Amino acid sequence: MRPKTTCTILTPCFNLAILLILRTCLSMCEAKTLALPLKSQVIPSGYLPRPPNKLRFNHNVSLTISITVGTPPQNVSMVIDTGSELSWLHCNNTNTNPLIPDPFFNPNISSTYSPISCSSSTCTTRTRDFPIPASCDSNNLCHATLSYADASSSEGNLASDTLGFGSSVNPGVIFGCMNSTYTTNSESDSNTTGLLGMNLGSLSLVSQLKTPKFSYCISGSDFSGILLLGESNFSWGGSLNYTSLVQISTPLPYFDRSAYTVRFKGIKVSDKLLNISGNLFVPDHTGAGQTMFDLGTQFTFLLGPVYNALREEFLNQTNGTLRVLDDPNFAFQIAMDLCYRVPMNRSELPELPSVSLVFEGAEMRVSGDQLLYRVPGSVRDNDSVYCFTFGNSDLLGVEAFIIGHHQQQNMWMEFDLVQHRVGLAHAQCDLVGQKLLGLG
Ligand SMILES: *[C@@H]1O[C@H](CO)[C@@H](O)[C@H](O)[C@H]1NC(C)=O
Ligand SMILES: *[C@@H]1O[C@H](CO)[C@@H](O)[C@H](O)[C@H]1NC(C)=O
Ligand SMILES: *[C@@H]1O[C@H](CO)[C@@H](O)[C@H](O)[C@H]1NC(C)=O
Ligand SMILES: *[C@@H]1O[C@H](CO)[C@@H](O)[C@H](O)[C@H]1NC(C)=O
Ligand SMILES: *[C@@H]1O[C@H](CO)[C@@H](O)[C@H](O)[C@H]1NC(C)=O
Ligand SMILES: *[C@@H]1O[C@H](CO)[C@@H](O)[C@H](O)[C@H]1NC(C)=O
Ligand SMILES: *[C@@H]1O[C@H](CO)[C@@H](O)[C@H](O)[C@H]1NC(C)=O
Ligand SMILES: *[C@@H]1O[C@H](CO)[C@@H](O)[C@H](O)[C@H]1NC(C)=O
Ligand SMILES: *[C@@H]1O[C@H](CO)[C@@H](O)[C@H](O)[C@H]1NC(C)=O
Ligand SMILES: *[C@@H]1O[C@H](CO)[C@@H](O)[C@H](O)[C@H]1NC(C)=O
Ligand SMILES: *[C@@H]1O[C@H](CO)[C@@H](O)[C@H](O)[C@H]1NC(C)=O
Ligand SMILES: CC(=O)N[C@H]1CO[C@H](CO)[C@@H](O)[C@@H]1O
Repeated sequence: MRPKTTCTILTPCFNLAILLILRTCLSMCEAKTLALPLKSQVIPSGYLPRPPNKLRFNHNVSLTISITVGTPPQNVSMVIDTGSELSWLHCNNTNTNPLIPDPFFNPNISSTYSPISCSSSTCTTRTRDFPIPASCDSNNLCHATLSYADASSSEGNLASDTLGFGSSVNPGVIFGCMNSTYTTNSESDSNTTGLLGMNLGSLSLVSQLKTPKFSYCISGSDFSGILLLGESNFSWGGSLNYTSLVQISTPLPYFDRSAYTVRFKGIKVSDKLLNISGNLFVPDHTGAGQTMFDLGTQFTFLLGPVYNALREEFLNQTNGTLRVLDDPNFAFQIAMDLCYRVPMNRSELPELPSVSLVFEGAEMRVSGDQLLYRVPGSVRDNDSVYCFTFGNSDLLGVEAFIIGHHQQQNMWMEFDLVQHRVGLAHAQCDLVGQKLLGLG
């Protein structure tokens, strides 16, 4: 464990023993909660390796924040992922010349970069939940492996370095410095260099920084947004409804215990509560059927029986307003098989019934254009193809309900890690973002 002697914004010094210092720090830290702009970026699927996991699926559009790594600071943009644990960077260990511009993190020119040895407790005990366990490389450094969707892998070392978020400087943050095989091309040129793991696992960013709470709000118009790290006591115009995080003590094969898992109770289309048996929302004895919020997934996926009930009712309530794409072989991103034809000369979509996901204590209402996604490049005669933004988990082979970031647009989402709960409220995120970022 790294001794913490300084009080940073992200770590309100819960591990300092002296109450007086604690009080001083808390009031100071509260006042300086960090507000960071979120951007959305299309990231090629081959760019991001993910830990192999039966619950995960790859996606295109990701939310990113800009941070700095190392000393002197190197600018990088990182994908935010509340569904995974280990943060990692694309590193280029072969670039020894600081004057050669390189899109990847160059550990060679950071004076605070420190690889983790494989005999350290970080390597031996804190990597236990990794799908591929960490091992020792020939230099006795802690070696980690991540996989891509196509089963190729990325190798690297666990290391620590200073991460800067806005004005907050955080020394000694542990991440994977991955050997990059990805070659950037001009078409997908971006500064995205890695991923910030934000789930509940012990090596995740929020666990390492002991962040008591984080919140975000994703705009529904341009997918930009805001991420707040720390206590949020901003007046954004409403109160939150809370739903408790589900924690289980025994490991189960299909249950991700580090995920933000909540109790899913039902679905409404317009105001009609679908007749779905409650036990379809409860994980079974293998852990299959958990419900999680995941910023690392774009759309929302529901287990087959629940998806089919929603699909049928949405079809029914859009009968007469939308023309179904009559093509049984067509499914968008494998799992989204409810698609429509919309004339290209139509300036806007017809009025759609809303879909509400009902959790214990809170609801998430998805409405309007968020319900349909225009499939890029797919045209039938003079019609564009639009697909329903809920998909069937069974078609992906995942055993969970996953609430992706598309459905979380225009929601204020608060993750309270002290009280183990998630707070939700509908919000105008573009206005909230402007206001909070304007405040600095
Ligand atoms: C995702 O990316 C692939 C290629 O990288 C592209 O063909 C596909 O249209 C993209 N999907 C979306 C939803 O943007
Ligand atoms: C990093 O970004 C900041 C702010 O955008 C800029 O002032 C600085 O010059 C950048 N540093 C490098 C090394 O690009
Ligand atoms: C790493 O840096 C070297 C030297 O600048 C460069 O030749 C090489 O292409 C870089 N590797 C990657 C994967 O970008
Ligand atoms: C990175 O890849 C190079 C060449 O493939 C290899 O020599 C090196 O050992 C790798 N480093 C790590 C940390 O895996
Ligand atoms: C990359 O970073 C530089 C400097 O911070 C910035 O000017 C540029 O717009 C960024 N590029 C992308 C694609 O975000
Ligand atoms: C939060 O802010 C409101 C007004 O902005 C203030 O009245 C309240 O005391 C604050 N709460 C805390 C815990 O700081
Ligand atoms: C709900 O479904 C069950 C079993 O499918 C059925 O017995 C019951 O009558 C249905 N209730 C309503 C109100 O439709
Ligand atoms: C749509 O309405 C037509 C006529 O009212 C009916 O024949 C058809 O079965 C309906 N389809 C669905 C999916 O409800
Ligand atoms: C659509 O809903 C109406 C009213 O609930 C019902 O009468 C009709 O049978 C449904 N149609 C289909 C195709 O499910
Ligand atoms: C769109 O085009 C169709 C013929 O292709 C025409 O019948 C319809 O009136 C047009 N609608 C609008 C809003 O222009
Ligand atoms: C929060 O709870 C109130 C009262 O039960 C309800 O009216 C409101 O719709 C809920 N909002 C959300 C986002 O769950
Ligand atoms: C670990 C490593 O490759 N270090 C190199 C960093 O770059 C300097 C020259 O700029 C080399 O001397 C180091 O060996």
